Amino acid sequence: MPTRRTILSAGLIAAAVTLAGPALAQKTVLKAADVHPLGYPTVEAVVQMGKKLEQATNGRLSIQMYPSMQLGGEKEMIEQAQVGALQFARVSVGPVGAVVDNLNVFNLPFVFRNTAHMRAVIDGPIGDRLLKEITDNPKSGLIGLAWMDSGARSFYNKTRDIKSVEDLKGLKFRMMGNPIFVDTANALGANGVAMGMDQVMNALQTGVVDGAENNPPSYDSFGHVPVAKHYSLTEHLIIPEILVFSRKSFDAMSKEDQALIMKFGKETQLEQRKLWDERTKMAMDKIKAAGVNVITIADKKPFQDAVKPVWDKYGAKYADLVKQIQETK
Ligand code: BDP
Repeated sequence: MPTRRTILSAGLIAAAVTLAGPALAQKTVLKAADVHPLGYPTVEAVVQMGKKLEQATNGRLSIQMYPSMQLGGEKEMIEQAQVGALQFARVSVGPVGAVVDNLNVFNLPFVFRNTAHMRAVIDGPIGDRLLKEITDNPKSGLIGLAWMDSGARSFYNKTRDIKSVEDLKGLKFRMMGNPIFVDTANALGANGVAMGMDQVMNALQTGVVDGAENNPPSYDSFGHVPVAKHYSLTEHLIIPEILVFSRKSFDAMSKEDQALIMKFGKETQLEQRKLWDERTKMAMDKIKAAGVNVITIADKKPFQDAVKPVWDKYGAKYADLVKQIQETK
């Protein structure tokens, strides 16, 4: 259902086009949104893509970035892209699993051996196939452009160091809005609470949750470090990011412009990766400098064993893809 915000955004884009006047009528400003602030690797990669688009079209096509959740959480961003009020949505695969079910394979806990394995998968045939599934699914309302890196997600909380599965018991963690994640937290003995990122800071501050889970750049950049100072590298979820484009807007473009969007979109995949590696290192240094005790989990096996019920519940559906992922070197 389009939200009030979606309808308002649709109005805004119509206004932007009309204001350009007849002389500049073909000038199109494409809207992009991200939950992260300017400078964050995912945001920067799309801003850079905008510069390439402007150059290639002599300014006829450009991108206006709406960072920092200005257009709401990721669920809202996806809805806006589906109705054509937003063109680019850079979101986690987490919420996209609700739109194209096969993407949920990336949302299974410990599905990847490590982040290098995840990269090999998104860069290879499985990555291509799943992007195409988004594009080819008439109900998705989206075009799959590229994957991006998001490292590995680990738990942080306000209460105690997590060194073993038992330490998670009874703590409430915010998880992204997808039942797989809530089930994952619960299987680990914690209590998973689903909400969009736009609500997490408040939930942490008011004690609605004791913690959340994320990669180092996000833990730092969302400002959660001073609020929740226990960070344990459980790396239970390695979920790529995805850049999608509005199918409605895409269909209204010329074949040439569509090809440019596809080409430059795909190029963001490796451009973002470079920025990601730099940012992860920087974030880790900042997290440690802030006095956080960063705990390395040497043996993840007990965590992997504990999430077996999640695999029992969801795994069979994606067995074929899981097998191919496991076989990817
Ligand atoms: C970050 C992702 C972002 C998600 C966020 C979350 O980059 O897309 O919205 O996690 O936890 O790592 O909601």
